[in-house]
Amino acid sequence: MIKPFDKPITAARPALPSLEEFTRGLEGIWERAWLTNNGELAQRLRDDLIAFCGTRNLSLFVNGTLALQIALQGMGLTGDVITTPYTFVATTHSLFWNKIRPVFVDIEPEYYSLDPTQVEAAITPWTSAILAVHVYGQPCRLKQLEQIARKHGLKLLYDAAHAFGVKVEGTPIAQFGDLSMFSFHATKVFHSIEGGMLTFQDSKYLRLFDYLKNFGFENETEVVMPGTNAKMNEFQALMGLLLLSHMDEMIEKRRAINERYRERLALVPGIRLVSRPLETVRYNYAYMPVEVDEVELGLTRDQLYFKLREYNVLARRYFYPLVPDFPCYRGLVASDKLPVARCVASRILTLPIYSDLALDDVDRICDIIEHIHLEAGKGPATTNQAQQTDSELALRAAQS
Ligand code: T4K
Repeated sequence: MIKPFDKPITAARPALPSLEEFTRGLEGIWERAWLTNNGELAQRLRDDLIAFCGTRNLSLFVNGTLALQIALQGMGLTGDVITTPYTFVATTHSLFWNKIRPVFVDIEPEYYSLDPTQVEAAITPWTSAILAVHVYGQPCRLKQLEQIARKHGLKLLYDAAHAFGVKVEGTPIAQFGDLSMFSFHATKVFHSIEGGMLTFQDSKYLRLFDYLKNFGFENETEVVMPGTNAKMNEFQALMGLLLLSHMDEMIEKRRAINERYRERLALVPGIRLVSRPLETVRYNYAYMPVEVDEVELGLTRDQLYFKLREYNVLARRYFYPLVPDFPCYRGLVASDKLPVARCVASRILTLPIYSDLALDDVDRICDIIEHIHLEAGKGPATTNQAQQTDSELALRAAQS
């Protein structure tokens, strides 16, 4: 019998700088008595992020959702936007808040991002843009989406909420598409408590986004457009500045955790590991998704999820239910029945991963999963054949 963890092991847990460092930063904020509205620390964080992302076209926000809403508004997008059903609901909400109609198309089964073939098939005269998501930080099919967007004169936006720190062929992911949105929420690889960032190709948006996030103020007496309030404050910027200097270290710890899970879970039948990142990708190990094959594991995904809770392992089902299945989006257009997204959403489980998670704890989580499987009466652990089942999965999904 394996003992439950004494304290909950959550799916995510914020990285934190030392309390001394943070307190020193707070003292500076106290001295300046400048708490928000483009303060010194927000400006410094922006400069550091410009160096990190390799683009000066970069704007900071109070969170990722407002950043995306402002991006869509600032770019003047209307009509339909082709997007993914397999995401956090904020992606879709941002379209809805701009009175844009989301058109859902299916995902590819390997990394769960928009399937470019489906995207192209769904384009109509009303389509103004593609909004794709780098799910779990794995880059979308960048080249294909770029080609489709160019061919049809569409804007290409990425919800890169999960993808901070990712590079493709040495280029920061922030430089792809017309625009990318990053979330700096506490649960992300890099965070500023809450926070968000837009990076974009066209420098004309710099000024526009500044207006939109600050009530449309030009100066004390002039308002040039109806803006909102979405500014990053100094406490957020302080957290961001302190964590940014530890990015490589934090990603390396996550890589080691991911590797340990891979080694251990490869031995558990019914746990399918997501494909490794491509060689050209510097991945950030933002999440630890696995797919559950209920026949091989002897339990459904939900049974495993609840069993793990008994051991104080609080895995999450990101992203289940699918966005189009939420009551507020049920009436919306989808290109088809979204078989792949539906299949993945019914099998997905994201296991705990954060930079301070000890490898011993990862081992224990894997012991628990193995134990749960054995208890379910499916015999001893053997090599996991479910690892190479991408095409099987797609086929099965298409048939369902
Ligand atoms: N687009 C995508 C694709 C996104 O994933 C997100 C956000 C957005 C857009 C919007 O970006 P933001 O506006 O958030 O910047 C969490 C996060 O709140 C959310 O940022 C994130 N995606 C989403 C995937 O996860 P919840 O409601 O599941 O969070 P919660 O409170 O259940 O926490 C998740 C886990 O983290 C729990 O196991 C507890 C742990 N936790 C959480 C917090 C807040 C901690 O240990 N400490 C903490 O301070 O949404």
